[in-house]
Amino acid sequence: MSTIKNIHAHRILDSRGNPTIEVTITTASHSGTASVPSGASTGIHEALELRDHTKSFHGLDVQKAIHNIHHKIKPKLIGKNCTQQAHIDQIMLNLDNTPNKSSLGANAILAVSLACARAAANSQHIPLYRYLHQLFQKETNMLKALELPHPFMNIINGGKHAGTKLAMQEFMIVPTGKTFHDSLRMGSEIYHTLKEIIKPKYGPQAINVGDEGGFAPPLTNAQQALDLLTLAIKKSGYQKQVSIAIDCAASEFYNPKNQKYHLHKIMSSQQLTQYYLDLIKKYPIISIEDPFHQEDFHNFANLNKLAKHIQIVGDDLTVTNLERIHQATEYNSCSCLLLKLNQIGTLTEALHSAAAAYNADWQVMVSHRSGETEDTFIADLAVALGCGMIKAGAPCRSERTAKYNRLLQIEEELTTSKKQMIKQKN
Ligand code: 2PG
Ligand code: MG
Repeated sequence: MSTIKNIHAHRILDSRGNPTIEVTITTASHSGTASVPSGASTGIHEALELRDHTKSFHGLDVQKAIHNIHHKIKPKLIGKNCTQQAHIDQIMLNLDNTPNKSSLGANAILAVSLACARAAANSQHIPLYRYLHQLFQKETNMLKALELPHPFMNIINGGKHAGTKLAMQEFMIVPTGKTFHDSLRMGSEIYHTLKEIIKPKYGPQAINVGDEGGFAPPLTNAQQALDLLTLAIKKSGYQKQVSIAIDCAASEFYNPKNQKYHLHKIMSSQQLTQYYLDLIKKYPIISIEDPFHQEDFHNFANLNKLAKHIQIVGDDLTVTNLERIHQATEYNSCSCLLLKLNQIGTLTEALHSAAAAYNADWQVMVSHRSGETEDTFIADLAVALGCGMIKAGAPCRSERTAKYNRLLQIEEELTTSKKQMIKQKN
């Protein structure tokens, strides 16, 4: 029933209109489809996204990766059992045999890896989040409770995701409602209140949205963005339930030549550290991602020590890669791992990265990419890992809301099954 009969890959477009890959794996009775996203502020240690570098799609076409799926991966996987995720992923890793998946392409490998998990869940007639929950336990011996995450909603976009002078990339609200439904409602209300604040202040053009659905007003520094968020939260009446998180994506404004950070003014690592500490004092910030550039384990660690009550998130620093995570745990650089499937390229490796973070007493936050597809895999993954946090953009643009809408559905399913269990007990 779970034997792989066919693998079909084809080109689709992501939310930025660039080509990416969608794969369908078919068994005798079922199938599973998945697609892969693409980042803009990608870390240099990420697994390689294979692009054609020909004229087609300005060099971004993925025909080579699709060819690799049909002519290299498929022949090795036909006849294999799709419920043997680790085995399937290992076959692809052996076939690729490079440290960063540059031979087959991490985009090719991941699309197959994720489609395989969906086909397996479908063949067992269980929702994807339940299948991933079991798989995580099987692979890592770790049992987490199924849990709906709090959304980290990026509602002011800067950095590479917007065409403004705002150097820091993401200004997020974190609604912590009693239910996911509540959190989403609060997030959406604040988003629309923010729109009404921005419009008269910066003009109608300022409410155009960036890559992740957040607004991109012509701001120049982080305080302006944080003032806007704080006001929108206050006006909506949610000061008690909603906090703020930022993703600095500092590699993007770090200049290796003078080893300084080029924000609204040029800062050394020490000055930047103090700047963060001041921001934390002034605003309800609970989480800072990539505060320093991607090789700077030391300054991450220093901030992690100085701002103990704040979550320090590793993204470009750790790239969902076990080796980098171990390095970061040695230095004590972070307290949370940003988990991005396409940074590492197989589901099995991503599960082990999550386990390594948990073992180091870190938190885990499942994340989208700035170039997304309609695929909602990460919503199920966040629930399965019981990590309590998902970063999936603003509550706007279908590739973002698809994830949130899937979480609404999962919450309803879990509530119904809980009610049924209670009924049966009584
Ligand atoms: C990030 C991500 C997602 P990108 O830096 O965390 O928000 O951006 O996908 O462009 O790397
Ligand atoms: Mg980031």
